[in-house]
Amino acid sequence: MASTNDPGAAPAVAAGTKVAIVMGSDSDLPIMQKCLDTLREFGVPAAIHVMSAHRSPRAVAEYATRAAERGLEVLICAAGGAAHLAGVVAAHTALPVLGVPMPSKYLSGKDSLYSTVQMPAGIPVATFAIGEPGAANAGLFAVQILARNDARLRAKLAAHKEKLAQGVRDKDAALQAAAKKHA
Ligand code: C2R
Repeated sequence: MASTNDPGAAPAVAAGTKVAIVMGSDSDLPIMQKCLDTLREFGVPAAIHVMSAHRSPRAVAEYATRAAERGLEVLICAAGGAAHLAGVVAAHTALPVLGVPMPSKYLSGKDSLYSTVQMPAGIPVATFAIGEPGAANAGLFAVQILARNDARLRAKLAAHKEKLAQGVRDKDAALQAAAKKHA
């Protein structure tokens, strides 16, 4: 039976938006800001919504079911605790679903990790690290998926890797200089 406070109306998707972030609660936003920042760095626009498989199940089912026809290509789901959101989204779409386990108060995010990663065979959720590293990497992975058909994104990814390597070289050079000073 339809619940009156969960009418299941899926929000529209702006033209050209290929990535959506769905969070179980607005309390997940401080962590998922890293994901937004990463996507922004690559110039990839993303829709972002609060929707819960537990608290607004019809809205989640509707959004996931219609995601592909609305032009979305990657869905990133963030949830904490009994984190069923990514799995439920994946149950309703053939689009790639990336799951980001949120840190949780009582079990430090292990509950979120296990409930996101331990999907039954047949419904994959690509699961990332707990918290901010996972949020950033999910954004990056979404960019990598889109880059398969986008040379501009491939060039940006190459520049990103070079920047990482340069950062390591800089740190090593600083370490060698400090060691020389104290020799
Ligand atoms: P509140 O801060 O709103 O109480 O939420 C959210 O992702 C959040 O991390 C606490 C935590 O509950 C999570 N939540 C889920 C789902 N919906 C909300 N795991 C879901 O559908 O899986």
